[in-house]
Amino acid sequence: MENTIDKKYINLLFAGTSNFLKYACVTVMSALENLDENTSINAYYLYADIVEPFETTKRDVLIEQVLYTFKDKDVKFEFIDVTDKMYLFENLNTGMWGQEISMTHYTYLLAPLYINNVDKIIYCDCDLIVNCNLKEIFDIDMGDKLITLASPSGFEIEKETCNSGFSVLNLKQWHIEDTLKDLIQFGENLPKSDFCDQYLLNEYFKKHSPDRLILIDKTYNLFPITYADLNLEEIKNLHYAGANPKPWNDLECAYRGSFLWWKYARKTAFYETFINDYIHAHLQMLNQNIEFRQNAEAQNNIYIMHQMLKKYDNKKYKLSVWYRYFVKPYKNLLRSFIAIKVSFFDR
Ligand SMILES: [Mn+2]
Repeated sequence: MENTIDKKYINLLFAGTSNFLKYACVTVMSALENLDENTSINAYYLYADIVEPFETTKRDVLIEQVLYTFKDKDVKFEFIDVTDKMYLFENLNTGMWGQEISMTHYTYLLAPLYINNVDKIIYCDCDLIVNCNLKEIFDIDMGDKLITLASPSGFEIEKETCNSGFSVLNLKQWHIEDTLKDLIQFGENLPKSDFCDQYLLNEYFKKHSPDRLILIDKTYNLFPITYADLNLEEIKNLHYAGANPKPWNDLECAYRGSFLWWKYARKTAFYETFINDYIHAHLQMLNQNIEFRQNAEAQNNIYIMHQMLKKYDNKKYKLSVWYRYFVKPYKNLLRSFIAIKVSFFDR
């Protein structure tokens, strides 16, 4: 018998360099697993590789892996090259990361220029895991409001700052009013700030046009280690930003919520890639340590420090040096290999 229930779709927006596609894939998996069975996802990934060039063939492999991950799951994915319009952000705040990386932070704001057939879309950072049914927030009536932001969480440099890693954009209204143009003009006159798109959205929507903003519950965008007083189930979206180490760098899941990220990562075609990346990063660390040990000047500094510390607690100090330079890198590598072995049984 035919399924009489119409399938519904929510729209998700991601953006960044091509290299971050694999992380967006994990976020989509988390969103999908928390939806009801009659709802699926249209995902859009806007990419611009202005920080460093990315080989087309390499990108095609990533795209293939994303599509493979969702091939039986009714998720649609569009990959859109937005490099041509990145110049629009040239005169906005460049922050502490330098021109290109800073400009990349604004990439998702190009959505209204490239996505025309969609009224509403949820933007998610690629370092966020969905832990709720997103249909609820997708279905809210936005009227003529332009955006939702989760009420104060964020980096808390200022208590009232909304983090920009999760928002619902009323694209239909952005099209009607050409909001992006207003936003960029407004941004070009802002004083210097390190927080690129986040500063812009807060200044524009929270201070300049608060009547166009819907503030939603802070649990839609929370840093798991900052909110230890909340149960994980109470956090609708876990955002591994700020002081939260990126879960892909935390294979041992020592930090809060990392295991949830790995739970979804394991279900994508990138699982081995993530473990390989982790091993690679640790091998690099190991090499740096070897180089460091062969560097005479660095050795001399260590010797001086060593002589100084000898007076205090020689044994403890020696042990800590040994641990840091000889034991820890090997321990972490061993852990990675164990993880790979486990992954074979897991699948
Ligand atoms: Mn983030």
